[in-house]
Amino acid sequence: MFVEKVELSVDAHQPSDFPEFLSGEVIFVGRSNVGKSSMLNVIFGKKLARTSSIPGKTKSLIFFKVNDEYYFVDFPGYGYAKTSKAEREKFQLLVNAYFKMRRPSGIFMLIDSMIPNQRSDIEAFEFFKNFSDTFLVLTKIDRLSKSKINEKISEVEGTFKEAKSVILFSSVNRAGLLETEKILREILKTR
Ligand SMILES: Nc1nc2c(ncn2[C@@H]2O[C@H](COP(=O)(O)OP(=O)(O)OP(=O)(O)O)[C@@H](O)[C@H]2O)c(=O)[nH]1
Ligand SMILES: [Mg+2]
Repeated sequence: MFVEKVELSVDAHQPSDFPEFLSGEVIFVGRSNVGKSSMLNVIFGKKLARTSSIPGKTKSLIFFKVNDEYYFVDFPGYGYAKTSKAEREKFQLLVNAYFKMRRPSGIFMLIDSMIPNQRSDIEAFEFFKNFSDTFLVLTKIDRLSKSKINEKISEVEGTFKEAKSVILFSSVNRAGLLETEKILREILKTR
């Protein structure tokens, strides 16, 4: 287990809400409904991040303090057609301010294994990869056959060539948790 202690620290709706940087920080990004908050709950070993079957649940940057040393940040999802223009602009401002003010130790970018590559993911990857090592996480693999998973891996590796690695993840059966924890230890340089 990587996470020994975790608490919800700050629900940041504006840059002035961001907490002081600690010794490391990891962010979780991806389209709405891809499973960011669910993945965080698996890493935490408890249901702390709010999840929903309706896209657009997380609307702010939610900072979770882990082991009193790091922040893990749950980002709002992008790419959901029904998000209002005002909300999209607010998200963009928050994200731009975030990268002006801090450098994450690593980025986990989640991609839904059930849907074909999306333009919004390709654009997001081009953006995020500039700021830190970006690890791709294929989510919801519990819903796919082995052969479909392999097809998806090839598709993703062909498209996101600069990704650090591709993790196969399921919040339902916790597949991929150990690999995720190994990467967390590497990027946060602990134990
Ligand atoms: N089968 C399956 N369902 C999943 C998995 N991960 C998430 N889900 C479901 O997908 C839906 C969205 O999950 P969330 O974790 O809320 O997604 P999110 O990326 O945080 O979404 P936003 O906050 O809206 O950006 C929920 O209904 C989850 O139960 C998974 O690994 N397998
Ligand atoms: Mg969420």
